[in-house]
Amino acid sequence: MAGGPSIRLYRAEWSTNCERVGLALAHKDIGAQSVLIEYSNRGPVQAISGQGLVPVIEDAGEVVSDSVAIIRHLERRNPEPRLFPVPAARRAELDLFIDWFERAYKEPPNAIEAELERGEREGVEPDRALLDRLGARMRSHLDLLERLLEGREYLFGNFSAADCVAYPFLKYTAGRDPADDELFHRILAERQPLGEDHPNLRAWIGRVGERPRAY
Ligand SMILES: N[C@@H](CCC(=O)N[C@@H](CS)C(=O)NCC(=O)O)C(=O)O
Repeated sequence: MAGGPSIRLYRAEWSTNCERVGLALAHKDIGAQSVLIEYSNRGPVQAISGQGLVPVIEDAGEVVSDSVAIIRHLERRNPEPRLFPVPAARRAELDLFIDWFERAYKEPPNAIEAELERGEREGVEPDRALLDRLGARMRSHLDLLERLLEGREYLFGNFSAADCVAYPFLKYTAGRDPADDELFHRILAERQPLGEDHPNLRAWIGRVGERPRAY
């Protein structure tokens, strides 16, 4: 590519939200210069975006933070190959799924993390009944996703933004690299048991896992 990639991606190791962008960039064959940051030094991300979370991209002078906003930006800038369907109703379905994922799917593991951290901070046992209820909701989400994948290879048929958004969180059903020791990721690995009754989800994890990443 003449002059090298014009997109700079700020990311952190093991970041689920960064992997979303890595999948989207690779699908669109967009080259990106990757800037790996440590959470202990967010200076470069703060300086460029005014906040400390990754991913952030800088694309021809435009700075975009938040993984979903970045994927939408990439779709506007490079529509083909698509990550969002064109027909309005199909696109609305995908938007609804992403909204569900960002709120409903993420809520129980986030709440479990908060409860475990509270126990640690206050030197008390976490509320086991609460953890059990939240764990049951996580398992029910797996069952829902299993049904969504019935008869199709990807969440909405063709590979789409839905797969980019969901996979980095669902891949923990297949285990965790021991070097990836973030509490949130341990929760995802320990509380999303894939069973015999999840063949579609298992196959999808393998399928998306084999797709290219931008870094
Ligand atoms: N809604 C944001 C969330 C970004 C986010 O939470 N990023 C994580 C990495 S996956 C992060 O920067 N964590 C550092 C921290 O929470 O301090 C997105 O989708 O990009």
